[in-house]
Amino acid sequence: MLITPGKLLAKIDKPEDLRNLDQTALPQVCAELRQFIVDNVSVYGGHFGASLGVVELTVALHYVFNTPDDQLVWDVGHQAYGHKILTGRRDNFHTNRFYKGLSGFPKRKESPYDAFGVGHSSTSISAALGMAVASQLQNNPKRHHIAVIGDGAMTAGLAFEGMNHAGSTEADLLIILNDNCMSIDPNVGALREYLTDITTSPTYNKVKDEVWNLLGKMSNFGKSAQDIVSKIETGLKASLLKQSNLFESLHLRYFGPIDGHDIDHLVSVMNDLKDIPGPKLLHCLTVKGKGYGPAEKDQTKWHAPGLFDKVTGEIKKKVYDTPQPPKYQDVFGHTLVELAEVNEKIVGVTPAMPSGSSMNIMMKAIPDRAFDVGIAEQHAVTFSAGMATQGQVVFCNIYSTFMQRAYDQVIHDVCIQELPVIFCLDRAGFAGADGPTHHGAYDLAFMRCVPNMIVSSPMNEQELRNLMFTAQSGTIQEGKQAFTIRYPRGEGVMPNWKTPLEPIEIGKGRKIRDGREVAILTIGPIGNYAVTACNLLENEHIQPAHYDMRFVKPLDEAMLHEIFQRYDKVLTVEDGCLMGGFGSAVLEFMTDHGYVARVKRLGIPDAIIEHGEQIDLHRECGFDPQGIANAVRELIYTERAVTA
Ligand SMILES: Cc1ncc(C[n+]2csc(CCOP(=O)(O)OP(=O)(O)O)c2C)c(N)n1
Repeated sequence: MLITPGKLLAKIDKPEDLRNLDQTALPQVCAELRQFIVDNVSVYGGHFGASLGVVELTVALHYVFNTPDDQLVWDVGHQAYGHKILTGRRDNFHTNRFYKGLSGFPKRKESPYDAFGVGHSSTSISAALGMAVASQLQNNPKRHHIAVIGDGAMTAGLAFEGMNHAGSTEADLLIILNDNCMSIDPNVGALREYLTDITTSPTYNKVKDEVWNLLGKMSNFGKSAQDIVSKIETGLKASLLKQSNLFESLHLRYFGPIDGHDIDHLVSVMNDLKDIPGPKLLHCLTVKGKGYGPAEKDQTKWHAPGLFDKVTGEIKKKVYDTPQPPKYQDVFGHTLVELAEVNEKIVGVTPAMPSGSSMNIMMKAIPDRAFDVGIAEQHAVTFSAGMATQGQVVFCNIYSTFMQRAYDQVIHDVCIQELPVIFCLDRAGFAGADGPTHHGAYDLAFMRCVPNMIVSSPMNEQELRNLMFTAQSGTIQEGKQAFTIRYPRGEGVMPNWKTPLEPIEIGKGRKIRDGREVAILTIGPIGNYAVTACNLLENEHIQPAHYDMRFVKPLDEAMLHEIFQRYDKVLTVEDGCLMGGFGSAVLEFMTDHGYVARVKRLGIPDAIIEHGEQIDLHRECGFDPQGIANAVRELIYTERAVTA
């Protein structure tokens, strides 16, 4: 379905075309841009509310600044649809997030206007500062550098590290704080309270208005007048706010808060700020989902709603005749409450993903024992470690990809101190349409090499429940080892998933089927593909054995001895990186014990795999059911050819 842009938008192939318009045309551009986003996302899916909320900011930024020479860095990048549409990708926008199509996030390879690749939050200030300092070193004082960061992303330590550094430089850096009071779920923490205070303080706002009026009047009078204004402004702010402005105290000049939907005001303020040297922050107030009623009302649901009817606002859900398997995240959420109702020591921790991880189920059921700590993965892990020192049984749920942020905390704060924190890594394996920034490709490799760490992955909902049950049990909690349970995005395989809870012996796999010639060893839900592959091969009278290993660490050594004694052809399958992952662990076992076998490993190669449906990516990497069947055939027929 072709989406037709409005009249003005149709003529904007690059920001220069926008800059050639009269400022009076900008409200119309904003309206058309907003409509184009609604039209596209309703039909093709993607992130939604965040882009609607920054339509005016986006238009103003490209109107005022000389992009792409001026460097514009979006934080997270899920709000950059308007930016993509204005920067040469309008006619291709229907491919957004599709296999081989546009990326859902800014990406350097995709466009010169995407100054920095993103997906994970809170990198924009550091990146833009790096660019600003490089411009100084390269004697390019005219270039501007802008970081657009949300109030949610601002809660991460990395954002503060960036500001702390920026405040000690003279770099030309403009930080735009896009404050909509939301993360994916409502934003949390003291910073949010602070931003609300600053926004509503009558004294502060009076001073601010006076300063802005003065600045507006004086900015026509050239550089020295502006210097005077800036001194007055700093003096006023400092005395009236008693140095209490957080950003000012980090030596960032603070401006705002202003209405982030008033395009004329945004343009004039940004024009003024262009002439103010050094690091500065403009606080803009916006509404997530602005301009689309249902999205303004339920901002969490409309963060990424899926396909919807744009007229009625009804979100389209597939309807099935039979009961469907639940999402793994929901099995996690419900099982956690079930366990926590019995074991009072259990607590839950999530860094800003209550709905994404289904921790919100526990936050609702047992609010005082479930914590959303903001976008702060490092803190989430160390906070969990702290609680574990006091005997709490902590389920710390972090998306596999975001756990990369907290690796030092896993080693230094948890494993070295022998603390039995339970890490539930959601979205392990390919994340799908979110792409390489979000793929959970590395966790098996980076978790298994840390001492005092158990690493497991369930093949289905029942195993997830049983692993969670096992991890919180007294024996494990006294065992001084952390416990990783990784599972993928999306649905499992068991419509009747509420099975009785049973312990699983640590390091014990299970044989799914006996076979001949080849043994397939799998870890986690990808094992279900192996089941399908075995069924396909059955028609060709090929009967591989299949083992669901369940643990990558410790490996089921008894089972591996049995396998290497019986089979000289072994296939390992994992939805994680091949280097250092599950297959590597099996190879290590093989050489350590002197076995000789032909081992083929399927998994994610040493390459950046782009976005697409999970099944497309599995196919690309050769571990969809057909790929697994092919690998078995290859093992068998190569061997037969050699021996013939
Ligand atoms: C390191 C990291 N943790 C978690 C996420 C998941 N995430 C994506 S957007 C988002 C909320 C961002 O909130 P904010 O910066 O305020 O932007 P808004 O969506 O409100 O515009 C979160 C938590 C992420 N992208 N990166």
